[in-house]
Amino acid sequence: MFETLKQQPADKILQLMLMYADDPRDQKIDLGVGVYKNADGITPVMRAVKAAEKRIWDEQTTKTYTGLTGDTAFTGGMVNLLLGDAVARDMISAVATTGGTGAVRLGFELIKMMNPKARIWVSDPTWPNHIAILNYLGIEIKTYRYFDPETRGVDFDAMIEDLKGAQAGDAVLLHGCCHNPTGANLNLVQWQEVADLLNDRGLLPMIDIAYQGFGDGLEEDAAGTRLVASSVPECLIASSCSKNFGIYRERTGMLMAISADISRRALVLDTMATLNRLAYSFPPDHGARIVSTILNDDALRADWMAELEDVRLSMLGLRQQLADELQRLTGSDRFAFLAGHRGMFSRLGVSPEIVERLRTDYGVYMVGDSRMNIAGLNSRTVPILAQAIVDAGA
Ligand code: PLP
Ligand code: TYF
Repeated sequence: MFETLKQQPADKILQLMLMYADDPRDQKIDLGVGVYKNADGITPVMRAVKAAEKRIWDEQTTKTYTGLTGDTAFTGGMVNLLLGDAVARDMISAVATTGGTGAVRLGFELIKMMNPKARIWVSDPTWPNHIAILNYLGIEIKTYRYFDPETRGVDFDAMIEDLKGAQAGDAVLLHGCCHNPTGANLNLVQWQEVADLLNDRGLLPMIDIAYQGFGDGLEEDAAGTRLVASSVPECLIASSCSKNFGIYRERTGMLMAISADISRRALVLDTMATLNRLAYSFPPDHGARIVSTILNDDALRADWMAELEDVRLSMLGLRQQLADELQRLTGSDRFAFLAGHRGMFSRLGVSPEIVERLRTDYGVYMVGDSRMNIAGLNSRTVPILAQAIVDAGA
């Protein structure tokens, strides 16, 4: 039967990772996959994560199964981190998932289960896995314009105009912060306008938040999510701990649902637990336990927040340095948007030909749509990249 299989389209981001590994040049610069790297090019294990793992090793007495929803110390801690006091807890159902990707997949499956005819509106562009998973699940995809190629900011009027085409029963996928792949984000006035539109049209928001703490700060990055969650009757939130806890390979994430009334909460939770069971039974625990150990301990939490803040500020510093360097080289503010973007990514907004030239002639690896992972830089490589961008004709 295996002869019936067809080659599946590759993930371009992961493909780029392999191409970079194969490149023998010493001067190569990896701005591909969205993984944080420090100035030495290393993705470190965070101090609080190491300490939490040590504590778990010391104190854990069993590795028997958890529940289908995961550990409530994890989901409760994550709900607090994401929502603060924005939403009453008795409206919330939350389950641990295999990474943020698992949360996204579960959220889409839940939407399909509730309304097989639901269309899901995604930003153009969005994270390619959103499209791939929706296609795989046979869910109709609609796109809303998002990125303005001129300003490299959000084309908010176009976004709203397109979302006005959504029908009651559709869902709208929003990036909570640090938009992947563009780096362009909504401000709070715009978030409110989106929330009003969702309410007016009876649309279900699903917020994917994978970079809380990487943009303007832990609280600031959750502000849009909190605003929507407290403005609409029902909402789904998929979150990831991969980046902000640096535990990528532990596969730690959560799907949260906010119900319109308390009586629905248990059924929603039970359904999400069942979807976990149908996919893999119990969600992974080790990463979730690291996160709950950190979030529920004052000292570990403070240390984690301090290190995360250093990570955030280092990326902001690199953005500013790159914008300044390009300003100096070009004598124009054409690249000032780089300092205004937030998160790991910026879409440079150049042609695929220039992206290819940057790779073949200068050893600079960015995704084909000209998405750069800012964390792939350091203060030494920023001027090299800036010169390459100019020389490649951007
Ligand atoms: N959603 C977005 C927008 C992402 O960029 C990512 C990748 O990091 C994820 C979800 C999920 O990541 P993971 O499955 O590694 O937690
Ligand atoms: O967009 C990125 O680079 C990250 C990491 O299939 C990632 O979100 C990339 C591809 C993928 C899973 C994660």
